[in-house]
Amino acid sequence: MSTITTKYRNCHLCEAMCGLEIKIQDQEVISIRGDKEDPFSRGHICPKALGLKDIYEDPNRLKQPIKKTADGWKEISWEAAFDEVAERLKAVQAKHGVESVGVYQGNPSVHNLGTTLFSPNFVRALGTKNRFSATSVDQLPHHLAGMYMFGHPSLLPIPDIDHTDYWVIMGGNPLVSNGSIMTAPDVAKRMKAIRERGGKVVTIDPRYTETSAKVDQHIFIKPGTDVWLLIAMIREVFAKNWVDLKHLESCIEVEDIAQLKALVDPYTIEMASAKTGINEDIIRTLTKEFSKAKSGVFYGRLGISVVEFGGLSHWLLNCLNIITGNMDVPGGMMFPTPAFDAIGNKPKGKIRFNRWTTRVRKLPEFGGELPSVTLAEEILTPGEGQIKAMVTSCGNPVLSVPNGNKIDEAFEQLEFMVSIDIYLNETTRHADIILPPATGLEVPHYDIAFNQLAIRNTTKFSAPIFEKSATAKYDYEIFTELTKRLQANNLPEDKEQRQRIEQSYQLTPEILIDGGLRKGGYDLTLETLMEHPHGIDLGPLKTRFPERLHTLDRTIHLIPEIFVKDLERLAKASNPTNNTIDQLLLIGRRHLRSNNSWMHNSQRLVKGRDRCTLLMHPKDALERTIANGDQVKVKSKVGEVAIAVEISEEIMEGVVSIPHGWGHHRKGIKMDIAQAHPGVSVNDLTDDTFIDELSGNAAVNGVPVEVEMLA
Ligand SMILES: Nc1nc2c(c(=O)[nH]1)N[C@H]1C(S)=C(S)[C@@H](COP(=O)(O)OP(=O)(O)OC[C@H]3O[C@@H](n4cnc5c(=O)[nH]c(N)nc54)[C@H](O)[C@@H]3O)O[C@H]1N2
Ligand SMILES: Nc1nc2c(c(=O)[nH]1)N[C@H]1C(S)=C(S)[C@@H](COP(=O)(O)OP(=O)(O)OC[C@H]3O[C@@H](n4cnc5c(=O)[nH]c(N)nc54)[C@H](O)[C@@H]3O)O[C@H]1N2
Ligand code: SF4
Ligand SMILES: [Mo]
Repeated sequence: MSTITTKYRNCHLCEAMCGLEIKIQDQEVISIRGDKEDPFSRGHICPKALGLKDIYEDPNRLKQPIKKTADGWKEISWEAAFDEVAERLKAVQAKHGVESVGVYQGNPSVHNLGTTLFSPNFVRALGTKNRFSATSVDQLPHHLAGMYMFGHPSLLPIPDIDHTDYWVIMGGNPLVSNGSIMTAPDVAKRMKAIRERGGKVVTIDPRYTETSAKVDQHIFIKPGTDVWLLIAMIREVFAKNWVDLKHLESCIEVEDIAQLKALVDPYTIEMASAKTGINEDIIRTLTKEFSKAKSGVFYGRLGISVVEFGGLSHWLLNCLNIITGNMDVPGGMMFPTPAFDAIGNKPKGKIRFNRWTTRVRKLPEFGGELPSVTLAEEILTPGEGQIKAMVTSCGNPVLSVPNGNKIDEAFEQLEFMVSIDIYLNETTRHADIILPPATGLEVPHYDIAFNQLAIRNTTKFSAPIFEKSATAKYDYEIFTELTKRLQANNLPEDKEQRQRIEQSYQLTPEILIDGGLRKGGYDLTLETLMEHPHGIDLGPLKTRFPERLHTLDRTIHLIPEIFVKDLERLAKASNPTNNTIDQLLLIGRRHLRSNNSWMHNSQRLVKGRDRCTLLMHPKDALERTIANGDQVKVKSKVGEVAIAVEISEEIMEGVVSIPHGWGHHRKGIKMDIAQAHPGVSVNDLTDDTFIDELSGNAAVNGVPVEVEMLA
């Protein structure tokens, strides 16, 4: 046996970018701890980090391409798999047209370097407009607001929590999620520091969350009503003359401020109180404290994104931070300066929204993608442009997208499906061929996306801990091999263009990262990063406007027309309360030991009591004569599930909660531990027609349901 060696790398599982210290011996992981010398995470990790060992060792993880045959799944060679996938995709397109192949890319796409960098070429080679991703079940409204207001969909304001005096968290639970659109390892410590320097932290959430338990004030809010609170707060800031733009005065048209004031005028605190269920005085005090704080940051995440007015909410949130002098200043919302800068400083001012719409429901395209709530109907509805074949990569839409049963039914009807995935799960079981890439500890890693969303500028390159086996393929190799085959016999006449494409087949993630670092503003190379395995600190976030703005006139577009128009929908909205007396509003929740749908095959992460339960307030339970632990039926417009009840005052009256990502009872999957802890899928209840009509984003929170005792 050889000696134990110590390696360092970032954890890629969530957005927090924790540095890990990993001890290995031969091909085995001996321990995984937090890397105390990582300048950003300073030793912090969560229990999921050990899941990396479990994924690495998981006997269920696929290592070789498999093909569905009449006698079950059979391993095939990579060459045969690549050839067959390319041939079948080409054949479907030849027969039914280029749009007949659909693509769905899931969340780990942005956590995997090879997929981030190499899947775009493959998708372009397919040439289809039927592209879907987890974005439209998640953060699409953030991007929409960023694109229209700051000129680029990736210019997302990041809360400078290390320097703020007042932090409002609306619809986020960072002590469990470890932060989102806010890469901040060890939020708990940073939150404590705010309070220790005399600052205040407030949560606004229909659930008294793990984060709420550690803050100064928690405010319960009726699901889906945050938009009313935000707009009334803006009105109050104007009414009290607390507007202070600071340096942004030169980046914003004076008339825009006047127009914003006029637009919000009908939306009073009285109205907000009636809609949200929050006492008027609490709204007044919150507005005053936030406006008067030395610095403050109003942060809103998933809970105000995957709702009926997600787009409006994120626009208003930005406006509130702007008019209170909390945008692009220390302690407010800021914009990172990443070492690998995927945005760049040359404004293009491009609006990539609603350039085309979906075939069936006419919902808008965003950034070249269509809303995932339309995926099933695009497969099930006959006609020109119908999807007949699917490619999924890093995604599990059967469990992640509203009305999962309909997606199940749709995938069943496809002529061909290929999944690039490490497991045979609820989605990939529908595939004809599964292509499993090397993953986790076997791959090089760099956080392109999350350094763009981080509360501090740092940089780190993570070399693989283990060499992948000789027969395994990296994800970038899979995409290149498929791209090559799709483009074969179809290369441009022009010699230079042809050469450029052929050269792209030789690229590796390392070459691209090195190139990106050299172009960045820090004079770095991949070699420098390799010499610093703990990462390099590049300092706190800095004021970036107007240079960083990507609008062509380098101003902030405070009141984009699309949001103004959507106010008409808000004005007409019915009361977002329960439609009938019996209805409750369903929301989700996350758990520290879970990660969306795919980490339930780790025994150490799923052990303990059942976490897939229905949280219900004691009063709602009493009304239905339901006792703790009872099995109940939860019914929505699209489906029903049977689940155990957990009675708790942590959930607001009139609201119930089920975590997403469970439902591993479906036949034909191969994840032994997950199957022993199946739970139910909340997305068998969420409704693919309940959406933010402005953005096309799914509304998975605030879904009306009925709950009754299981007969
Ligand atoms: N009701 C409800 N629904 C939700 C949410 C909610 O809060 N409530 N949250 C939404 C959000 S925020 C998101 S991001 C989506 C997530 O939605 P998805 O991205 O569709 O789902 P995941 O569970 O992340 O699935 C990840 C897939 O990637 C595979 N995978 C893991 N590692 C690798 C790898 O290295 N390479 C490849 N090729 N595959 C890999 C896994 O096996 C799994 O199949 O779900 C959304 N759905
Ligand atoms: N442990 C763990 N970490 C994760 C994940 C995971 O599955 N597990 N998933 C990762 C992913 S993909 C993402 S996108 C992030 C998400 O990161 P967060 O946004 O921090 O995660 P959530 O826990 O879903 O927080 C959403 C909060 O919104 C609340 N909420 C629901 N409806 C409403 C509403 O109408 N208004 C308000 N104000 N609040 C509402 C919920 O009660 C919940 O507390 O987490 C990431 N990190
Ligand atoms: S918080 Fe996220 S990045 Fe850090 S160890 Fe846990 S899963 Fe990994
Ligand atoms: Mo997400």
